[in-house]
Amino acid sequence: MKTKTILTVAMLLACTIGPIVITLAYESYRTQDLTAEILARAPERGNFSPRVVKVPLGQKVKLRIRNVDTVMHGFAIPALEVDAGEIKAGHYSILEFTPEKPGEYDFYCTVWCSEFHLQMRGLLVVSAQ
Ligand SMILES: [Cu+2]
Repeated sequence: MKTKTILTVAMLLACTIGPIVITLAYESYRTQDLTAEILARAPERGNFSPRVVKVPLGQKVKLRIRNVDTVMHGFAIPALEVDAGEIKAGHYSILEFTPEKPGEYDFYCTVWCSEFHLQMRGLLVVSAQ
């Protein structure tokens, strides 16, 4: 009887905590080589987050733009010729590039997403770190 109780508790813990631990470990594995992740929402729902992203000069940058909104968004850094195109709601896009000049570069949404669309922007800061 006591062994069954211990086994039941162990199985219950494995079934509840196990998936959480596996999900966190997988997410950590998936994001290990990302320079940054930028969440995209229309300005009235939070805008890009973070709005300022610092990246190293002369090194490969890997950005994941994640649309966590209910409408389509876009992402571009025109001065660096980086463009993710359209990103559907709930989807993400991975961008890889190597910034060769230090400076501050505007990034913004390229899809008309709300009446505040023009405010959906941020800054990529490239500097020797
Ligand atoms: Cu937009």
